[in-house]
Amino acid sequence: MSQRTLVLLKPDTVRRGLVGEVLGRFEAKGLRIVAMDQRRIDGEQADQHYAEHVERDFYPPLRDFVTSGPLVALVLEGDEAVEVVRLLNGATDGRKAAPGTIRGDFSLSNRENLVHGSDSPESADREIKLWFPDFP
Ligand code: 3AN
Repeated sequence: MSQRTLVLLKPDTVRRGLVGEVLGRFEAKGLRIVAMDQRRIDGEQADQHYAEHVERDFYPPLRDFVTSGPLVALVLEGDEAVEVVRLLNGATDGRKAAPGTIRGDFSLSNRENLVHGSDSPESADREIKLWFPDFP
């Protein structure tokens, strides 16, 4: 069943020149890019995106990180897109993520882990509305 999911290529991906590499993996898998925008976000938008994490100890440095430079927000569409993107992304901690995944191949960090993918279809709906309010 075709699904949509919200993906972020976080500021480390942009800074390291890995946008093409990471986007290429999603495209090669067969997912379609249906919206895409490079932008900087402020702390308020970070808090809305990470609403479930704002009270956690790890959140303040994560907030500084995601607001530290431009990122690329995109909506990907395809069969079981939510789960497929999370499999391609790999485990949250890049040090433990399996080789062959985006984080496993390019990240050595729990925070600077290159990508975000919605964790459920319900989160995807919420996040797509937050990042692309005019998207149909
Ligand atoms: P994922 O992005 O794999 O769904 P979540 O939703 O559990 O992971 O966490 C959201 C983000 O918070 C992660 N992408 C990561 O950047 C950061 N994060 C999660 N757990 C930690 C942690 N223990 N230490 C530092 N950052 C963390």
